[in-house]
Amino acid sequence: MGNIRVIGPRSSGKTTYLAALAYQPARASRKSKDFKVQALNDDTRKLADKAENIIVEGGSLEPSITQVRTIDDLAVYSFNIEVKKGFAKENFTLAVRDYPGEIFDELEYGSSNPLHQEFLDECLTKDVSGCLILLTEWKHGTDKSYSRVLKRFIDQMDKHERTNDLRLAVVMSKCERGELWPGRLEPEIDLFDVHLPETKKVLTDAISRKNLNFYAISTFGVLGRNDPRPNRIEEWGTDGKNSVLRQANRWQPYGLISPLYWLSTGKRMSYDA
Ligand SMILES: Nc1nc2c(ncn2[C@@H]2O[C@H](COP(=O)(O)OP(=O)(O)OP(=O)(O)O)[C@@H](O)[C@H]2O)c(=O)[nH]1
Ligand SMILES: [Mg+2]
Repeated sequence: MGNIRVIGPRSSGKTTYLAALAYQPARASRKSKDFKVQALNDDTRKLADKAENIIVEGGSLEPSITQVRTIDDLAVYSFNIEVKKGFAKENFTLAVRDYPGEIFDELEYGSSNPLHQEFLDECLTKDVSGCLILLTEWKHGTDKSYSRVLKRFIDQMDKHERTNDLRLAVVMSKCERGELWPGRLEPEIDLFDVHLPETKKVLTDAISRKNLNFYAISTFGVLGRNDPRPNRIEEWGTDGKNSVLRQANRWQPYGLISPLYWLSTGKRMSYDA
């Protein structure tokens, strides 16, 4: 069983991503013939119910921090995922924990909250096989701030002696956005080299290539294979910008499975499911 952690800045789409994954079974008969997801525990099924609200009714999740007071409040989502490999099928099982974005953001300048250290310690224990790091911005200044945060994270990996045996899947999320969508096919070159070069350097300097890969995902996706308009509507709420799905019946997320497959097995998938 691959034991995975999902980290990244606030609002980068971590929980929505896992919710979409948990919701896959409900739509498996209609689409996504390349893979099948099965929710294995109650936490995951509850998350799938929330996903229905996002996907069918155009809702949005509340920030994870509101539900987390101690480390025991963190749900463990577990999935069995079956991927097609040519004519054969391969199964892998995952246990995933999703951290509130505050823990990532506050790494930049250090945090006085002891709970945050507890989270990091938990994230870097030996039985965790990989981290999915969701990044989401590329505007001016972001590269600096992400690279500072990741430097701190790598220091923490060092302290826990994980620099040589923890896989990092570094992801640009919400890649249906017009400026990013064409770069999804070669995310390392067309997204990270172009928009986040310092961040990439911090990672490649410290982590061996066998434990580091770059991905692009979009939980919302675009309207169709030949219709690259984002399947998304933006709304402004009290807490800033939120996005909701535009057409539920055309929902086709992009790239959800490949990073998880690699994190859990160490093997690359030959297509971007
Ligand atoms: N455009 C776009 N928006 C998305 C996507 N996935 C999630 N969002 C939106 O991003 C916002 C934040 O999503 P969350 O999943 O709550 O983000 P989070 O990373 O879990 O945030 P914290 O729990 O606060 O750390 C919501 O408005 C989502 O609807 C996506 O693929 N594309
Ligand atoms: Mg969240």
